[in-house]
Amino acid sequence: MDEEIIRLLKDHSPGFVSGEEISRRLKVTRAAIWKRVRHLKALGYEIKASTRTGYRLIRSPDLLIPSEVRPLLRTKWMGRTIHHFHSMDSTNSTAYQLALQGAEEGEIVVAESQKKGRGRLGRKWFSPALTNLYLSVILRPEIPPQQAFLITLMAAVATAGTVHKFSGLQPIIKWPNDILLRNRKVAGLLNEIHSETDRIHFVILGIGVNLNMDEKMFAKEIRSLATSLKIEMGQSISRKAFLQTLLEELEMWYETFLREGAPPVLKAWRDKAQIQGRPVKVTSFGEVVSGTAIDIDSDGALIIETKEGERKRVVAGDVEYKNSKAEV
Ligand code: BTX
Repeated sequence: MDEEIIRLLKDHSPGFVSGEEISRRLKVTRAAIWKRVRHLKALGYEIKASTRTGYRLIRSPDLLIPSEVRPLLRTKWMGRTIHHFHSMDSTNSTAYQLALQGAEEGEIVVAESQKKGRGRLGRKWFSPALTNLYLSVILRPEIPPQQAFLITLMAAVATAGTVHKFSGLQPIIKWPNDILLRNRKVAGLLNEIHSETDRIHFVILGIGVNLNMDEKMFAKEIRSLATSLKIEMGQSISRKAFLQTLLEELEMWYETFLREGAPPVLKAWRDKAQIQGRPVKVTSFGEVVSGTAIDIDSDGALIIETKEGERKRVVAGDVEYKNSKAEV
């Protein structure tokens, strides 16, 4: 009902819509409408109410609630079902549960804040309220589990593309899936897979993007490693507009991947990562290897060459760029 009320208010904006008209269209009492309007005001909607003329929308909040996001969407299928929460443990955990219960490809979970935002390898993702984007997308690709890593690369390409579209800045992707601006982490991806030996049941694409954080809002220990679009651009951006563009980019890149396979994704990833020839230190399953990054292979694994000339294939882990400031 909230969504319908907002749609009517927006349709009539900047004018009034009478309580009588809303009540007729929604087939509910005027008292029930007044109750919902009070609830919308508590969410941050500025609504002028007058007993004679009805209701007028003055300003909408930059919340990621379905009634704000859905009218902006230009995707065909991604994000058409939105599960929105003001506060929750982790969008990935909830999306995982929803997928187990049969949620469809393209359904998304968004939260205004996370109490237990998760990074990779049990790390934490700092997720304060109402400033950033915390998104999980449910995908059900019909590909072998060995190729699932390409979905991570595809999502990194889409996220970097969105950061570029919004800021005009060129982000760098750090293998496998950090998005950096000025060598600081502006976004991170955590993708989780539910599969059996030869079949993927679903992939949860978890994306956290720092949008309107000020420097002092970051915990001290990550202040020098992290950044936000606001810090880099010197101005706040609309979170719902960012989400809209990100979903478009994700849909476009995912469809490209399903249609054309790995090559276009790998090409875009290489363009945005510029990893070839970088001196790197890789920590993978407790082992530390230093060398020069050669490339990624067709499954997205990182190939490095050690000083001794030995080539190693890394499928998971953390990368530090040596002799550069990009150590996040
Ligand atoms: P990661 O393990 O690569 O990065 C986590 C590390 O990044 C932390 O240990 C810390 O040093 C640093 N860090 C923590 N919070 C932030 C932040 N807000 N900005 C920059 N650096 C930070 C990256 O993991 C994957 C993050 C995915 C987050 C999304 S949010 C939506 C979804 N739900 C969920 O629980 N996780 C994902």
